Amino acid sequence: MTSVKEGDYNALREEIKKVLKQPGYDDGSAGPVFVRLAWHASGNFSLVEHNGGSNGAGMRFPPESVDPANAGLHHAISFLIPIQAANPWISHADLWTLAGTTAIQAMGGPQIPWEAGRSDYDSAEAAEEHRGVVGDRLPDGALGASHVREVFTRMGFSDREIVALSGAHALGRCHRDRSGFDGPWVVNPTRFSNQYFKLLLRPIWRPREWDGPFQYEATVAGTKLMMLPTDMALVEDPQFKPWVEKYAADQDLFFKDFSMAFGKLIELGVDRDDTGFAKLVKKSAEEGKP
Ligand code: ZEM
Repeated sequence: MTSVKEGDYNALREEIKKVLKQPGYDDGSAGPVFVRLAWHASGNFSLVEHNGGSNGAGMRFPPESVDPANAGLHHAISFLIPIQAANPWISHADLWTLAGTTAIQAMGGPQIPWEAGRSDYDSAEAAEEHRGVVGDRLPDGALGASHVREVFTRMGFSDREIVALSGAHALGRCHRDRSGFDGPWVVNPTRFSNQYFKLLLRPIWRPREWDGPFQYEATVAGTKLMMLPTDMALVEDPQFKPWVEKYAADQDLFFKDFSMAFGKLIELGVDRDDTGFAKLVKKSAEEGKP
């Protein structure tokens, strides 16, 4: 791994791109699991209690490192360790979120606003941050629309933003040994697109008959695809569905909304000198307060 000049985040993006290709791992790319790492690092934020979020990189320590919701994310963390070791000036928390945004763009998605400034907790701080309050904040794929709305409202997201963010399921797959669910959502799971929304609207989904958790399946172009109950909730719920339709019809709109929503997601819980995007994100989060 190359050491780049301190503060040169564009050079660091190039280092991240070099580790995206992972022959023998999943679909040959670390991209999807980087996106999930950035999401799970951020998605335990609570607007009301004002804790959790992408600051700290607490997933390196218990309790987050052993939370079943984060199963498999050690792969993403390991792929990034050589970059952090060669460039110790960047925090893990900054690197994880930068890897998520870099991966999305490298897989054909939009550019996403990203700012440095996250610091890393030590193990005691990580334990303290999570004491009693941060557990169980990530969504459970087995549940329905009201659960999805409750979880994302806690982070400060609107229905529109919830649907936009869900479009990330165009990437990657479910793994039996991680979540219990199985399979990819789209035919090409290393290409960022609005395919997920197009597929959700097609009347092809049937409950999968198997010994695993309840999920939907369909075969498209010879490939077995899946949807979680929470994915189907987006077309079952009358407030979510219009956004699924809009994003299925207009990929540019999806990219624009996804970029803003993901940019906001990775800002959650980041306290810093309030400038630029960070300030805007906080303002919009305050306005969306439940
Ligand atoms: Zn996911 N997600 N997610 N998600 N997710 C999985 C995989 C991936 C939910 C969920 O339960 C699951 C968002 C929202 C929600 C990604 C990104 C984002 C898996 C499979 C499950 C079960 C894990 C496994 O077995 O490896 C639920 C219930 C969600 C909301 C209701 C949001 C928001 C995301 C980003 C913006 C990605 C990229 C993956 C694929 C990971 C991989 O390793 O391939």
